[in-house]
Amino acid sequence: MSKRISRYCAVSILLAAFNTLPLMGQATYQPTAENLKARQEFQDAKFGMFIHWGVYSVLGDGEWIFHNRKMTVREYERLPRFFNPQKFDAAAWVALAKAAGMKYITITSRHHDGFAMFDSKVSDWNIVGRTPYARDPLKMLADECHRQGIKLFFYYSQLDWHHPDYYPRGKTAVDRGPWDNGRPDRGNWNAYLDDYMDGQLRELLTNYGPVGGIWFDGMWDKPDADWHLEKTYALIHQLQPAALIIPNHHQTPKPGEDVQTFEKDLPGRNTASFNTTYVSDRLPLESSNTLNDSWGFNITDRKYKAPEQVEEMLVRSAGNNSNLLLNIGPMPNGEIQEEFVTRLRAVGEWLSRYGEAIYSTRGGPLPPADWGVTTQKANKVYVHILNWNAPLLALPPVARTVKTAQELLTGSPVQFTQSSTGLVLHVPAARKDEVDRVIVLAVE
Ligand code: FHN
Repeated sequence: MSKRISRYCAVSILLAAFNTLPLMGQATYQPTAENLKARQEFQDAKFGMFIHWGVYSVLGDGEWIFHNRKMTVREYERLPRFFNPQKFDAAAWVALAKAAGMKYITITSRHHDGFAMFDSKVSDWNIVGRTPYARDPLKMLADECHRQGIKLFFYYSQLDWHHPDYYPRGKTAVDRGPWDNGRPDRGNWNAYLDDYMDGQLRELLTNYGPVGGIWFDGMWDKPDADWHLEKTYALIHQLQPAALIIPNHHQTPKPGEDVQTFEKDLPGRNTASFNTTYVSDRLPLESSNTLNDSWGFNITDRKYKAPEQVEEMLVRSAGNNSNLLLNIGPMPNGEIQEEFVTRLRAVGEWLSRYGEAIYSTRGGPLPPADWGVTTQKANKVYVHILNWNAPLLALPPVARTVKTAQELLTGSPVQFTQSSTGLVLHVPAARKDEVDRVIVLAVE
């Protein structure tokens, strides 16, 4: 073997060894004390604002427009030139989230178009490099979140329809008929992951102060690929140990992940037909959904959910021991449309009265059912009656002794009988438009 080759081999072995170090670290991942504390705070928060915002909003037809219209990279690259969100007001966005009773924000730092909505030095395919706006809204949002005391999470798409090194391509290049968007038929997958993606994650976890976590999406495009997950997860935990890794890969949780998230479904249900039915009993849970039917701004989507539907979703999530991450897609000028604002404010008003039975609770002790759910904290159990019209509600046995039962809103006593076969509540009639009749049980 020549000296040059043997030196090359030695360097390769060293590099390989270096690459496996974080891998070993995440395989035996022990969350730090900060991370465990962040998980609890995450569970206490219960309600978050999901924001899908990118240059696609210019076309007002959702975040998949690149793919749906089978655009070429060259065509799509024109979009940033029209993106100039002069009305973006970070303080107003954060204030709206807080008025809605939301305790954290998760925003797309980049979606499947690969376009960074932040100032990235890794590539100029970003808002500062390519738009007339030329500013970093994520920096403004992060500063404002810190100022107003609310955690900010970054959604990050691992799937990329723009970068040439996202190669071999995944399912979305063929799922609705072949889509050749003009990229070369070659690319360096390792460079895409290790240099481009990890480079951007390093920026997000270095330049924006404490970050709540990274919400990954898009692995489902190439479920069998080696995503170098353990290396990426180790990088995140090394840069910010408290940052939670939340992967929307629709699979059972992997080492190094901190939260299990379910898309458009309660944990364990698979009505959307892409979630796993496995539910972790170890990790905090989250369920994401949309306020109308779209993630990104869709100008003709009028399927707005009523505040009452959102409230029921939130209660059922809490009863399933899960958070609700509710999405809005702001407009390309930076404004959040009125239909979202009014609904969010209505939910916030409702939460100002019912929040005690939701925030900082955990699901149970009774299993969720069609009639409703239970939540609990310390020596209280909250019975949320969502779908029950009869005057008596017979529940399964509650392990702890019930001392008193009363209505949450009025404090009026509620009659009950507890025995080894169950708990029977004499439920008060629902008030007009009352979504959730909450009965508070004091237990010991
Ligand atoms: O393709 C995305 C979609 O655009 C959106 O971001 C949702 C949010 O959970 N996730 C993906 C679909 O799984």
